[in-house]
Amino acid sequence: MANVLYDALFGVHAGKQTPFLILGDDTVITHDAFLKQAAQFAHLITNAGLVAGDRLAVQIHKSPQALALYAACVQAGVIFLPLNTAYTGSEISYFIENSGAKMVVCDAAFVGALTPITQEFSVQLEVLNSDGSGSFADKSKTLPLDYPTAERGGDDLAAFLYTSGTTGRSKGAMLSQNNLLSNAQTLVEYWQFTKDDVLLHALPIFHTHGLFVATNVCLLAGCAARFYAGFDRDALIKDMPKATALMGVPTFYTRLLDDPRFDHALTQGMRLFISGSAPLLAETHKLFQERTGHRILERYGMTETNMNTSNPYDGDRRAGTVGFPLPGVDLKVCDPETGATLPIGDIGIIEVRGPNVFQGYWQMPEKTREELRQDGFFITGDLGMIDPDGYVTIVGRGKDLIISGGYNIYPKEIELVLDDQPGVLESAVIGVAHPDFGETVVAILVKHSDETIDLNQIKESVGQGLARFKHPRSYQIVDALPRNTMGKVQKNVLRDTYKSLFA
Ligand code: MCA
Ligand code: AMP
Repeated sequence: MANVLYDALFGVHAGKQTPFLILGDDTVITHDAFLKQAAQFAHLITNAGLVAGDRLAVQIHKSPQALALYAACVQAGVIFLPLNTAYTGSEISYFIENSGAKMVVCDAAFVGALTPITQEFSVQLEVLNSDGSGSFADKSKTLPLDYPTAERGGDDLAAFLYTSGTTGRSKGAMLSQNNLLSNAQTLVEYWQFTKDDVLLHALPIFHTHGLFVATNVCLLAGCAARFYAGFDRDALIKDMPKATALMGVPTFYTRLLDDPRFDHALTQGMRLFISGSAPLLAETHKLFQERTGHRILERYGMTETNMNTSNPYDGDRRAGTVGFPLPGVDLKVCDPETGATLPIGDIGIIEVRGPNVFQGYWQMPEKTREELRQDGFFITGDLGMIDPDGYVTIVGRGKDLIISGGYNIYPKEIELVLDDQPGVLESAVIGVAHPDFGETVVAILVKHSDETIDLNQIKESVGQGLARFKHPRSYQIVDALPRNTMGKVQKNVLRDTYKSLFA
């Protein structure tokens, strides 16, 4: 047996002096140099006592080393668990305890917040900074440059990605080697990536989009990625003439369109702009075509499923739709109550099945059973329809979820914090339209009749407990929340009331 994911993504590039990562100052990291660093990291992980199947959690800023740590985990058979760098200590604590991670690698900036947690759960803590410094990097420097790759089959787990839930409790989505590999293979072919491509890689690498879609596609195609620490409009505009493709969330595209330098001439060497993680407004699609002559290719995915659908590479990329089910993916629209498949044109819950669909939630068999059917169909919670031409459109969400700048935010998690605050009787958190982030968070608070609400103190508590991107951008204090006859809060009424808050 071999290591199917390592061999296909990384092993094939052993010894190659071809460019893999190109940094902002045009420094090139070859496949060979990257793999040597990954091998040293794999030795370090193994020397620290981690064996295949153990979990290694990382909270590090985006850098070539951060990506090499992903490769090292795949090579050592260790399950990679990347965490958003915006998470606070209290958010991280849950992931470390729940996953049973044996080692945490973090940026020096997070050591203060993470030390009490790693001590409490007796987990090793190492530092890896984006400039290449830190205890993890130091200890790896003298280790061998090649590593005896751990044998792993397609069903073995490669990564855990935590995804929040409507109950406010995060679940670790278990992704197998084959989940990741099969999806990358499909995407390379569908989007026609070759070794001659140069991808502008400005997404974070702690989520599916930047880590698996963007990175694995590049590795499999053997092409280079221009690698940015984050979205940097000036850098993207400067480098666009040297690139062929961009993957982004809709905010990338609205921000680029806001810049007059982003025009037809600048994009003529580009062959593909891909958007996903959040709905792309038809208006953005249209403006983009008018400005550049390119039609953005929109696709749809989830942490649990990788990519499910895509607009065609050749053929009509229809604004407002997410295209067709990818090859190998079965997709149906079902009645939310009965689960029965609905006819073409009807709106229901999207369910998907295929080699891309995850293995279940870590140590949550009941949650897994609720969302993953016996016959392999995963209930996405997205409301959609299929039109007579086969295009899938997402029309809304059956789940209470806000997507801000491509980050998922579950209102329940914020409501739990708000409901605990002095003076707050109850709360409702909603998403409203936002010109930059697509949607943003608004909190509606109901005051205890005989108490006062101190908004500054509430903001402080929210700041301590929750990542910055989850913070409400507006607080509204009301006498009562609108409810239906069953007593359920009518969030649609609230969304309508506050829809123009950021217009
Ligand atoms: C940053 N901030 C945010 C967000 N990002 N607030 C709400 N939503 C956000 N997404 C905060 C910052 O902390 C800062 O707070 C303030 O907003 C302004 O930040 P700014 O500098 O404008 O932000 P940025 O650093 O430029 O980041 C915006 C971004 C970034 C480029 C849109 O959020 C991003 O890269 N998003 C991509 C997320 C992603 O990869 N999602 C894929 C998930 P302050 O000013 O107070 O300090 S995977 C997925 O969904 C599935 C599988 C799929 O289909 O892909
Ligand atoms: P996550 O849980 O972070 O993987 O986010 C997955 C969710 O993002 C999906 O369930 C959808 O609600 C949403 N999503 C992803 N891509 C698109 C898209 N192109 N259009 C609309 N929603 C999308």
